[in-house]
Amino acid sequence: MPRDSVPRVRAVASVLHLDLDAFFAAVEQRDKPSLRGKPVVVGGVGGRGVVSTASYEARRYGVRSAMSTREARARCPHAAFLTGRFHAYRDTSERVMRLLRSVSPLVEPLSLDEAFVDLAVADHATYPGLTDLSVPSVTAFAEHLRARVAEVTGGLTASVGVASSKFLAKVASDLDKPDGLVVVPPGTERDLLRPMSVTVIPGVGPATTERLRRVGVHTVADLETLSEDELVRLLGNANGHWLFQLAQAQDDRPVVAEREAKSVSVEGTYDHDLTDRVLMEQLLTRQATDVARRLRKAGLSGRTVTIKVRLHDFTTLSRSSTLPSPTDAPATIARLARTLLADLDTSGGVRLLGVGVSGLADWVQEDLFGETSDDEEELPEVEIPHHSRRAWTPGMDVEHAEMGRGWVWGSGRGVVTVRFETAETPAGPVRSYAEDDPELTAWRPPTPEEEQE
Ligand code: DCP
Ligand code: MG
Repeated sequence: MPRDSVPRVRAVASVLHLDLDAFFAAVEQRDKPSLRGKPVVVGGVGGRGVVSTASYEARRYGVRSAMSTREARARCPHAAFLTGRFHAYRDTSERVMRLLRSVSPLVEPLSLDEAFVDLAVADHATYPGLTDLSVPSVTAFAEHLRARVAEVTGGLTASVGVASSKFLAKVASDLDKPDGLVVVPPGTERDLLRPMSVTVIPGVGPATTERLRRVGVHTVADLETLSEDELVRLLGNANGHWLFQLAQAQDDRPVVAEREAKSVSVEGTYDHDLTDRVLMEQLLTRQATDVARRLRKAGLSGRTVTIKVRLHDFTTLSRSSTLPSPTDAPATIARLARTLLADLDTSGGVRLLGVGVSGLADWVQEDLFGETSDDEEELPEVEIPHHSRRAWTPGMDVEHAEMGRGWVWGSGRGVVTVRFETAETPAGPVRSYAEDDPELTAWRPPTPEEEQE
């Protein structure tokens, strides 16, 4: 069937994309009333830590995701620097995803705080407004949904985009962030894209951007002046076709309901056979860092690290190794991947390298959170975690026998300082204790069984 002759767009704005604002930081501000309206940075707080996210108050000082925490401290020294509390992020994420699934059976989560929803198959019994997918009706629905998100999350804001494709819906949700809603009326997709940088197109990274820049293409409008053949010559078959379609807002990818993620992996194919072992190790290290980042973003960790190697003659080998406990640490994944490579004969050259992590658990070694991901060469060697010593990390939940629940404000020199407040209380008092004070314990949310008691 001559698929390319059929316009690849829906006639109505039926794809909704929702993305929570400053997700981890917003959860921290919800649960720590004294931090509301203040700069908050969540990430690794150690010497090699990187920023996972920053509240919009901290972004005003130039703090960004993936920046070193060192740099973030220099830009915004008065921010609260907190390590992550994944149980809280996962719980909040589940509430949002449950809400979205009550709207439509077709919900496709992209990460903990982001999902597509197909409004074309929405539950009309619950949402009669959605029988009509006109712009006013999807706009009213999206505002209602944003209000519901705030209700189920205890006050978090979400930015929403609604359009005729996944591509445009995702572009739209980003246009008026934070706390924004943009509906793209069908027929106006191309006008919206034209002034935007080519980097708005998914898959257009630094290398593609540079190739396009060299032929004078900066915006989507510039891209439209190239023929499909020219783009294919410039960027190869797959990329060329993809870019040609998306530059014209041609995207009919379906919203696919969540499938259980069995593994997270990253691989690369190379134009020339690789023979340099040091380079291969560097590539594996970089891929391991990417895998770790994706695991973290999804709030997952895994026990089995696998490498995939395709040799010059296209035989494909894989080797794996299983850890005693799940990890999401880039250094651990990278070290195992390099060890696995050491056992393979790659002297004939390598076409493809990949790293994956499977045996996933939906929890993370929080004490390993936030090692730096830049400067792969210097990733520290990390011991495989068997059992970790209790440490008072900034931001963690604690409970005191008399004072009740609070969070660690800071610790050092044998002293731990706690602020006693929760989402349900006003900003609370600060007290300091000896690090080994028996009255002070780490707090964990009750498991469902405990709750039933
Ligand atoms: N995240 C991370 N490391 C990154 C990027 C993100 O750990 N390099 C985590 C922290 C974020 C969450 O994933 O809170 C969601 O990622 P987003 O890209 O949606 O970022 P935010 O929700 O924090 O901010 P925005 O308001 O821009 O969506
Ligand atoms: Mg977000």
